[in-house]
Amino acid sequence: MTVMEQRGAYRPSPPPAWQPRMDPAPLLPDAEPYRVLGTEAAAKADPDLLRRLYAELVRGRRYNAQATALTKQGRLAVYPSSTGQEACEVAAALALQDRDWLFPSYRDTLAAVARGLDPVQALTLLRGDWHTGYDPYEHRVAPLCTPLATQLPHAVGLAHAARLKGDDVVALAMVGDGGTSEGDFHEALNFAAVWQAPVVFLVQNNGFAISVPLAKQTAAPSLAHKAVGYGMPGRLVDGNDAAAVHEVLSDAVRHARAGGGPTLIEAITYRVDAHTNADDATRYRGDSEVETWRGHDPIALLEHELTERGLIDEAGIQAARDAAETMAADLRDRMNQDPALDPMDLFDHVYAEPTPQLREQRAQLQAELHAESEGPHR
Ligand SMILES: Cc1ncc(C[n+]2csc(CCOP(=O)(O)OP(=O)(O)O)c2C)c(N)n1
Ligand SMILES: [Mg+2]
Repeated sequence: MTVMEQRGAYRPSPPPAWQPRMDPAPLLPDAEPYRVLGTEAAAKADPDLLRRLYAELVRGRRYNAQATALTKQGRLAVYPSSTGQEACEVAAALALQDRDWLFPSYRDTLAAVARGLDPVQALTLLRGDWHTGYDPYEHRVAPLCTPLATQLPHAVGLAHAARLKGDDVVALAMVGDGGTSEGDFHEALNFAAVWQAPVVFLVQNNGFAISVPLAKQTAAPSLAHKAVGYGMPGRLVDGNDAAAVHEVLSDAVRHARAGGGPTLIEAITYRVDAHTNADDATRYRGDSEVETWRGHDPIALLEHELTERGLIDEAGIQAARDAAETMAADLRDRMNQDPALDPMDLFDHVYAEPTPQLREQRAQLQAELHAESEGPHR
């Protein structure tokens, strides 16, 4: 019988009672980004941690400056600087245990270095050498990821697999504000929440996706609010306050480790430099905006707190700067050495079994290199 024929007999009734699957209120981010430095919460922060964060920030700023200089000297093909974002980079590395995994984007070289990666190896890809340039298993740092947001589902997969195997592993995945518009962001967050995978998503909202400002990227109240749609907590933090980022990330890591599932953290920060050395930021933003952010600088903020509370003196500040100079000099020296490269390496590790096309190209290159070594044709 069709619905039309049933018409007379049909008695509308209310649908089964509906209830939200959970109270969304606890998932909502705070109205203001969380801050520690310059607030009462700072008194509770561990002085040793603050000093460690400071030393790493100073080293990180110097690393950014040195890597940028290397692009101008032709030693690096490209460098996406994290100047101004060092608090997020350093806190991400320090919030993890050795057994955890970091999933960085192309902007997060510093996080990888703060986690222990060799500063030169971390730049291999950006110098144009082949593949990742480091062993991801050594420090549990996944390859620096250039395709936006693709590192997020990888992090979820690894974390979920670890949980199934009973391994105590948390994955921390980093992504930019622009990356949150990618399908991979949605898929990763959805799977993470459904599986309650031990993952922490750190969005560095640095204001821009190359030249596209956040206002053209999203109409959401904040990127942290997106968490609610997936059923995980969203947190907002001042991304230039290293103590606050470290605390929020550490809380989320602990929560994930205890089986509480994923968290989405939006760190409000600012990309002080251009997108990369290949970009001219003056074409899409004014100097006054950059200057405003320089007044809320992650290093100055922490240095001020440490000095005010007598936790560091001039000698301590100088020691951090000296250590950063030593690192920069070593980076410079090693990056100025020509790497010994074999062009044939290009074909290794592409597939487990090379395709016929790759075999053909390999033979062609080999023949060309051989002809070259025989000297110029007469
Ligand atoms: C899938 C994909 N699409 C486009 C690009 C080109 N691209 C490189 S960086 C970038 C902007 C990303 O901005 P955001 O996620 O905010 O990160 P930020 O560079 O600010 O750290 C774009 C569109 C890319 N790398 N991958
Ligand atoms: Mg951005």
